[in-house]
Amino acid sequence: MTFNPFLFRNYQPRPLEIIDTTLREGSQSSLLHDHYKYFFTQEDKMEITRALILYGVKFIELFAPIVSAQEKEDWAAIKAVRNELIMQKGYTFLLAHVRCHPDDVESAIAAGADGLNFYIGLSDVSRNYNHGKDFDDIIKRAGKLLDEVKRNHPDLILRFSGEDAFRTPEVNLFRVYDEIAPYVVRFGTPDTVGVATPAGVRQRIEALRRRYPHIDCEGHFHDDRGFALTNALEAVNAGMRYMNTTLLGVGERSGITSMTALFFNLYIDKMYDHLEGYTLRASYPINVMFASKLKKLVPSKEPVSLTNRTHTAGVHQKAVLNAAATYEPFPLDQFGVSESEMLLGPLSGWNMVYYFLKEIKYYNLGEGTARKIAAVFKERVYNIGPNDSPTRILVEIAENEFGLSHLTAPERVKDNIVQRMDEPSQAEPEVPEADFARQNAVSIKRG
Ligand code: HCA
Ligand code: CU
Repeated sequence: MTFNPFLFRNYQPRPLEIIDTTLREGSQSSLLHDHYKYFFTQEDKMEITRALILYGVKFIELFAPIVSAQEKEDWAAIKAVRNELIMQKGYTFLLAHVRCHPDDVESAIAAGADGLNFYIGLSDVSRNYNHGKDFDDIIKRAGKLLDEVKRNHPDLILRFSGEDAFRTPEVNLFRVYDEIAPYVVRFGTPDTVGVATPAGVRQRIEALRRRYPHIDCEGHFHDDRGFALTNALEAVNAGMRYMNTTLLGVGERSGITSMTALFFNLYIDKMYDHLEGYTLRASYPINVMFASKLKKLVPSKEPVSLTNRTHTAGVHQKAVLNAAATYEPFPLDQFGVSESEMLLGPLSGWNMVYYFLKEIKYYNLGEGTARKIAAVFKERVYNIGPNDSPTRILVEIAENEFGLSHLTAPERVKDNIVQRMDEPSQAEPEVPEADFARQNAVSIKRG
């Protein structure tokens, strides 16, 4: 038998495997609705997939293709992106989120899914008000379906999740999981409504690992209490290998764990083995790319953001210019929070160009101009010389060909700052004028 490197059984999992669900859980985010966008376009999905794969993510969860004709088409486009990157980055597994229903399963297999993430609610509320099935019924249906799938498609990666696992008593969870265990390689334990605490998470994972030592655990933590990150960290510490995350933590209601927030914290906690295979320097660029899809800035609550480098109080500004460590405790450079890591290139969409020029370089421009500049930039950057940089080319086009100028702060505000920073007997720090104008706030950004 020849060795097939695209099979999961031939894959050696890393200490932490991110299962990105930006295109599934993240699509359920109300942020899309806030911007009258409602869904990601196929182009968005392809760009997000490409970025995730380049970042080092090996598992990407998508909706089952059955949810719509569009989703089915998008599967093909996403698969094409995955295939294009195999030579460069190895194989990435595409997983379909499926109900315990043969139609979902069939559609996923037909689309070429590498794995199926089965789910069904097991808590009392879920059983009584969501699907109305009792435990015997669930076990019978799910068991039969999984048994069939496993026999007919032995190479598919099968996972089973009891939705709302943290409002499901352990005894009920085990009753179902015991029956499903022969068929799956992973059990999910989703905190669907964000009720879990770190202590509860640890207890649950330890119980699962004791009872099912040969089955991996997968975490999925919602942020209703603001615990999504803490719970994920606790889970990783308790030995959970697979973690669901999204870019910027978007998802239903207040979302789930943000991928870059998790990596940032594992780095700070010196859990370096868990960072294996991920391009941490692409963290901020991937956040920027994704924020631009949502038509927003990287939120200030995201640890890997420029906001963590933005100092508003005069005293802070001065201290930071003397020694960054005063108010910048962590190595954000390692996570690409600097303009040199913006990874501009021929594949950058116009929104990346817009974000870079407006938010990083403080130029005064609108979306229309950004689109035009992006078109010129795309052509020009293909002929880039060895000693040139995409950033320089873009800035040159913006200034010389489109006459862009910087945003400036009102004189009144500038004076205030200078007064505060301009203490006698200290060398006066040089702060470019443009740095004072970030949405009328007074701030310095380093980078
Ligand atoms: C959903 C619920 C889910 C599923 C998670 C999982 C949750 O939107 O279908 O399949 O493990 O939070 O329980 O996202
Ligand atoms: Cu969820």
